[in-house]
Amino acid sequence: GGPVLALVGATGAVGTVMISIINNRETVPWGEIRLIASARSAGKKIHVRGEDLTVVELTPEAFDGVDVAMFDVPDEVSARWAPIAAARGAVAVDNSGAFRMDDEVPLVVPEVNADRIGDRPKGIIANPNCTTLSMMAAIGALHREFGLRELVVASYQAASGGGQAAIDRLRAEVEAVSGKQVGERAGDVREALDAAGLPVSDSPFPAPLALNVVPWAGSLKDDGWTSEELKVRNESRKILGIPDLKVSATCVRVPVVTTHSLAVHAVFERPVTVGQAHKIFEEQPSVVLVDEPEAQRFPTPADVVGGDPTYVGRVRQALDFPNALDFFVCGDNLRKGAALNTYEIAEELAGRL
Ligand code: 11C
Repeated sequence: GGPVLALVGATGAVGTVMISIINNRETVPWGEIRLIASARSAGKKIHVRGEDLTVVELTPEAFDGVDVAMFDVPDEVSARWAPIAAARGAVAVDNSGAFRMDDEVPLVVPEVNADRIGDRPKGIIANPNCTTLSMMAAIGALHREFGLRELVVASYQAASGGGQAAIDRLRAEVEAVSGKQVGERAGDVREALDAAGLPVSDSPFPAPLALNVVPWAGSLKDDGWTSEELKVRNESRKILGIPDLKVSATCVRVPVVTTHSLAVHAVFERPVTVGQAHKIFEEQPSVVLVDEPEAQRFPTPADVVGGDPTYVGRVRQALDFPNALDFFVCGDNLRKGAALNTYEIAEELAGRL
């Protein structure tokens, strides 16, 4: 008994976190869990809830009998295969960017807009980008109470947003600069990386990431914006159901392995106090408030990585902006930012099948 769950991309950075989430759930509603990956990974065995499951190759037949198929694969793989899974009767829950802005595909964060799950004419539900997701539980809760009008954010994004190769690169760079007197003269970090055989030209990042911050994530779009900055704008509007929400984002990569952070300036229709915001954050089950400025307690990636919630701190009423709050938010980009939110959508679906 129980519906059949498939995980496509079982061996990637997000797929691996997905398996640990499934393994750590107290109970699961699934009668069968099927692991699917490229031909290269097919045949591999992965331990899932007490069983060694063999990864099967991504083929149309792999979706036969599947009720919910979660996709943690690059955009082009999802674009091709999610419709195939849907045509074979599965609901595809896709963590890529391929369908997020499709009007016939809901973009879901369960604690914000679970009501959208049923409205899926293509049999596909999209999971937001990890940067948007890392703040959405907190923003959604405030929006319900005060009516969001404007959002100005700067992100502090972890290397793992770029996948395993990006994690490996950051670790290699940290190793290469370790113990060296660099960071004192323009270009000396690049020289240390060159000397270690790690030229920036080989990196997934356009500048050194160790001992640095890099104001770039994603690809170049019109007028100097990056894809990541436009995703924050477009996806926030769609998830919150505010098509004319004013959004401006600057996305920055920082030398953190996992957990994205955002500095948020949010403007509301109605006046809002720090006390009211604290109460709302405390009442939202998926948000953890860490905000004791006297004790210098606030969330940081190093302190929250691996956790499921969205962590919020540094909540302030913006001094020169009525109806506005400033705060800092951290969320594990591989968990709530990717695998966990996808799995929560799949669980919602299981309850409705
Ligand atoms: C990053 N947010 O941190 C990106 C990765 O649209 O799913 C996820 C890209 C996406 O690099």
